[in-house]
Amino acid sequence: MTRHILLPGRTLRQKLQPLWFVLLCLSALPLPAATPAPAPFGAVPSARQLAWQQLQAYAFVHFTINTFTDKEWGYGDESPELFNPSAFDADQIVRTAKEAGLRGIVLTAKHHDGFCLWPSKYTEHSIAHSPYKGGKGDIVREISDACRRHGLKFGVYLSPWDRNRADYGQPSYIAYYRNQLRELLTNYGPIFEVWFDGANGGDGYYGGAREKRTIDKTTYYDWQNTWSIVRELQPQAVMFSDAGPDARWVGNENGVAGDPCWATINASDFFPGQAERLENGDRFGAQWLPAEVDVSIRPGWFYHASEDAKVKTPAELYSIYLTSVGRGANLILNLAPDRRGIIPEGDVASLRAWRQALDATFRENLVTGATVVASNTRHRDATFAPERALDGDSQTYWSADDSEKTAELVLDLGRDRTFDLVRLTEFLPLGQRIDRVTLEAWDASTGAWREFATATSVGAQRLLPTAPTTTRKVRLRFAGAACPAISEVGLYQRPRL
Ligand code: FUL
Repeated sequence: MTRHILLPGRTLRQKLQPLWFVLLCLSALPLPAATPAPAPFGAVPSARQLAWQQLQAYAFVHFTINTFTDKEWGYGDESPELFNPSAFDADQIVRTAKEAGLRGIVLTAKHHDGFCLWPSKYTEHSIAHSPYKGGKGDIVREISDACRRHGLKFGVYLSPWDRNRADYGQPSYIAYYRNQLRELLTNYGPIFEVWFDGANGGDGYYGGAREKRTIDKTTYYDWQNTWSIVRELQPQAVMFSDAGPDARWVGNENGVAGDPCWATINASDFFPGQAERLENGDRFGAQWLPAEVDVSIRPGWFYHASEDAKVKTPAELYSIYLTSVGRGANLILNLAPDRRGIIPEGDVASLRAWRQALDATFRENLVTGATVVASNTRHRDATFAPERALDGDSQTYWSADDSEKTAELVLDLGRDRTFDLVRLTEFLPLGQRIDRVTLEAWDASTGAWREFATATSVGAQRLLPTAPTTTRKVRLRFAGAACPAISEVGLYQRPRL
């Protein structure tokens, strides 16, 4: 049977003409104004801080002469001859970090004893005078190249305290320190983080003086001018120290950020030693200065055979992840190459099992396919619809009208689901807006909401371990200093460890 598509009378083109005309008129009209995004609240991250925060977890690598003397803090009088790894393998170290899900490596280019892992032209106290590769070796080069090969970021630790230098405490040492910083920041490709530690025990070799030297921490290093070298040579690098300027110490080395852990702090009235303040930050602080949690996979930062049985277990590492990355901080997890110059087998095994547990946790987000209703959607605009908090896209977010500083989401999971971990993230470019979130599960037997968790700071990410909770519907009630901007909500089940 033949179908007649051309009807008698007007041609198809003639029929469509009025429609084209209408479309043409409409396109000439001004577009409806797009709903403005909420104004940022308080201090907000810089572009370099935002990029850094997305890394979430990376490795520290402590490796130097201490590895061969079984010390944590070398005195500064150690002979470079002692540095002699028998089977150094940068790829093994970087691969181990990568397979653990760590996204970069910060290497101790120089620790407090002053020995340099690269052939610095400003000192004899370096790898150039060690037996390693006949004095032609450069561990900074090998690790940074391996990082690039494996797609990891690379950063450096250059200890300001130098127990080897005769002029430590004099202005000339600051020039020396800055020269070394310039070497590291110009010869080894992009640097994502520069780690300025604050330790100083006073005594040391100091070119043979063997004495105690006290410096004025507030003036001696003239940090402003050292920081400007980093900005000049590596504008994307984040600088870490006790109090910034880009990332702050979390105040302890146990792997635990405070609860709350605000990314903001008032740097102007902060002084080193305020551990609790570093752990918590300051709500409404004037500076965006997020916390970095530094912790070692072993009791010490350097390798000691006596600690082989004390490597943190996968369960301990998992718990650290929850109390660091899960509180909006970044995690820098220290790995310690042994005297061969590789990460020991036991540490590798622990890291592997840890990674498997994290992968198993986040493999299935139970909100996938859920329907979600918000108490308010900003200007009723789909750009800010509650579904944006479930779309797995960190660049989109649910938001409400400016007046709605308290607002809620109700998720319907379609059927009863069991979870014991909640994940929340705020859209960071708009600052830390949430002061408190209350989570409730629908109890079908009583026909009422039952509170099962609460939290204060959310920020880059909040992971809330909860008791196993079975429900079809979850309500999240947010209260903040400004309308919410929630980019992700997730419900997960933790594996048994
Ligand atoms: C501290 C140092 O004293 C430790 O040896 C270690 O390097 C740690 C990460 O920072 O300031």
